[in-house]
Amino acid sequence: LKSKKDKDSQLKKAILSSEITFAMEAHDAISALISQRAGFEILWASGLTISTSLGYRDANEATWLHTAEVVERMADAVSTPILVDVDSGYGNFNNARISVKKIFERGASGVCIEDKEFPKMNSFVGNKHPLAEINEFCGRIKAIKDHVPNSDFVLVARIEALIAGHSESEALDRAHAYIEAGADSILIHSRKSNADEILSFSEKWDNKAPLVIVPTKYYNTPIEKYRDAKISTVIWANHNLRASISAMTELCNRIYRDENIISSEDKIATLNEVFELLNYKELELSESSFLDKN
Ligand code: SPV
Ligand code: MG
Repeated sequence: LKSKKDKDSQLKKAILSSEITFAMEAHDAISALISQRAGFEILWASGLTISTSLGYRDANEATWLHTAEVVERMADAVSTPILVDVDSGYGNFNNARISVKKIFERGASGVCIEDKEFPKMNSFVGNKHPLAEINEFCGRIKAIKDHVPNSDFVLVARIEALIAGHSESEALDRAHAYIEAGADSILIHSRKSNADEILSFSEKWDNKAPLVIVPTKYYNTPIEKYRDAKISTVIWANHNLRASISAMTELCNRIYRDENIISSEDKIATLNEVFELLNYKELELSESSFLDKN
């Protein structure tokens, strides 16, 4: 497994590069391992999917310690660096700096913090998304950077202005202020079904700092458009969770109906695959080195 330091600098390089990188959502160690095995260079520890998998709504019902626990299990399992969704920082500048420092220490290589009030609501739910005041949010960014002085630590500042129905110029003003305050990168979020407002923002932003996007709703846009726009990072934000919901639903319905597991056996991972993912072989080898056989 890679050292924390190597993971941190790998994430920093990927985020700062104008060559496009794809980040895959993970919400536990097994989804992190599967994403890594597929080849992804960044994992997105999603607030939506981590809270959902714990039975909480994406409205700050889970606490930052829940996030820290899950991120630690993920980070211990993989060599792939993790960008952690820390919502709006769990409160004011003080809550933000304390929680982010711990989450970084427990395995995150970077965090993404959004400019909303606490408690936040998922960006695709309802129309109540009050934004933080610009200066106050800059204070959260500065406090985090001051508290986590590590030069490889990545801070992505996420702009919710378009989600909250504000103008593009409001979004651009915020992006400038957040970079000035010390953010390394800007995530511009949208819930439109096409990428027009994202591409327009990106053109006006003109690469002042690397851009991160989350095309959950505008998934039809060809990736070439983002390459041309020099988007740094694309996050597939919730797809492992949604895939597991579909797969488990289908399986449960079939087994319940059939009252047997015969027709399910060839549709699910073998136990050997489970043992391979968790590297049981290593334990066997270690036993031959370390276990007293007398
Ligand atoms: C998440 O995955 O938790 C995100 C992205 O923050 S979104 O659900 O689009 O807000
Ligand atoms: Mg989130």
